[in-house]
Amino acid sequence: MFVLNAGSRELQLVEGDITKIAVDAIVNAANSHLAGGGGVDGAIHAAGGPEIMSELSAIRQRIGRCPAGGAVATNAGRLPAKFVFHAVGPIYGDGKAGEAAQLESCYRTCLNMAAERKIETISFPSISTGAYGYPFHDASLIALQTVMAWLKAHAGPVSVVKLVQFSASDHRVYCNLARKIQSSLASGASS
Ligand code: AR6
Repeated sequence: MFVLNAGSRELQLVEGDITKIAVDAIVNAANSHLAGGGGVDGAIHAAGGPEIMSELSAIRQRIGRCPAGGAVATNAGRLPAKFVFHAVGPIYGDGKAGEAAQLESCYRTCLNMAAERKIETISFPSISTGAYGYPFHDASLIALQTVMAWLKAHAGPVSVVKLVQFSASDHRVYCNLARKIQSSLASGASS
């Protein structure tokens, strides 16, 4: 695990299966139909059980689609969490169709949802970097920078944010970027 400190709060980089890590809220990488799918979405529904999909079906009837950049909350079924926040990441095209802003919005929206619910711990997968094709390095940088900026700007209950990578090589990418952010924070602090 690698830790970046934001005051008394922590951004943790963790390698593993997000469905096995206990937190207050687990973020899912969902689709705009909130219909379930493969990847981390499939793993979350498989581990959490059918309660999550029945709540999503009710939400779908109420709101229709959830746009990219947005998220909706459900219970967490059998997962080791209180909530699942189903975030809809952008489908990556050429990078010029607002994908970066939508990806940033996923992280910010879920962090705001955590704060509204007075949640202390939240975990994120690397949204949009599987089926949705977002270049991994770019998406990782957005995740790290957006979470760090949010933690610095918001005092309150959210004290641990875990960014979870599913493979050792993905974890290394995050750790290398985090080290660069850490040294730029250190040189900023001393100047
Ligand atoms: N724990 C942590 N990370 C995981 C896990 C896991 N159990 N499983 C996969 N990942 P993806 P997307 C990583 O494709 O790109 C679905 O069908 C994976 O290695 O799950 O946002 C939805 O329904 C990758 O880095 O999500 C949508 O239709 C990251 O999670 C669509 O895929 C995201 O990969 C969303 O695509």
